Amino acid sequence: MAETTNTIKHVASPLARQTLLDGDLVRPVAGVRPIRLLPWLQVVKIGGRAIMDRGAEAILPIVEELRKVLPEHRLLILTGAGIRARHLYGVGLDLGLPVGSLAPLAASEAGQNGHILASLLAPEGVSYVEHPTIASQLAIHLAAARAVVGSAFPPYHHHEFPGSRIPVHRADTGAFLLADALGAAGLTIVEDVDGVYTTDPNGVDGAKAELLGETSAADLAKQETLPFDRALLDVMANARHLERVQVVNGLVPGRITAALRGEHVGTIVHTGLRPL
Ligand code: GWN
Ligand code: ATP
Repeated sequence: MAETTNTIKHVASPLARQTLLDGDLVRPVAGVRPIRLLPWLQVVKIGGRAIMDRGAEAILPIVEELRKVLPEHRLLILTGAGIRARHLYGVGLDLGLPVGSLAPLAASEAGQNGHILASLLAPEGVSYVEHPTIASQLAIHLAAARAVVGSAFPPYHHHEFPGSRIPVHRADTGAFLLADALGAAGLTIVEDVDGVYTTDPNGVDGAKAELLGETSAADLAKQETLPFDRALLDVMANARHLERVQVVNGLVPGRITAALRGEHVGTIVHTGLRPL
């Protein structure tokens, strides 16, 4: 009896007797590439400000386009936060709220936009799924429907990094983290511009802006302005599955469809993924 107890106590694990802080010791166990959980999944991030804030004029053609691609792809559609989050940041910062309080408040707008999009796609069997459902029941939902909609904002809440007063991990970062963690086939970021330019095409130097057909997260790190969260560059540098993302203009009919088919219709941004 005593011997059995002893055997149970000695749980075999290659990491049992060592610190997790020494990279050299951990690497033989943790250095392998993770499996792809949903290798057939296409993730599409819809801009909050760039698309959803424009209302019916921008949203309805995209709903129609997404509806038409459903027979071809299984989609996780993730929405960003727009004008209401910006108003929230303004009021919250004025009141001195910490970044960890602002993050979930802004995130809730991303969720609202998701609910709006899901309502319009409901006739196709598409529903809004909550963060906990994305975390643990996405496969069953995507077995029942061709697509689901969720919030692109990552649920950092009070865990948001304190470096900036505005949350650094917003919708673009959240969409990439999820797509990469799931081992998805691709991530398409839907904006209101044709892709990533050398400078903001709507900014003061807009006339000088040149569209980049193909670039990398490392090269974009040198650029002052971006059409997505800067934190996305750091996350892309450490990608485990996604070798690239494509940034496309959702206001031009057909671009999302083409991107999902693997065509080059926007800016392809290469991540830092290297073979292990
Ligand atoms: O509320 O629209 O999920 O999917 O970051 O947390 O602030 O929550 O704090 O499952 O857990 O507002 O209530 O809200 O957008 O995030 O959700 O309707 O705990 O389905 O309850 O991780 O949706 O919401 O805002 O995404 O991004 O109840 Mo909402 Mo968001 Mo719903 Mo979700 Mo947060 Mo939950 Mo959550 Mo909170
Ligand atoms: P969210 O979902 O977080 O609301 P979004 O996807 O709606 O974000 P914006 O934050 O509005 O996107 O970013 C898109 C805008 O970024 C473009 O309309 C453009 O004016 C601006 N922008 C800034 N720098 C660049 C750049 N280098 N290339 C392209 N667009 C840029």
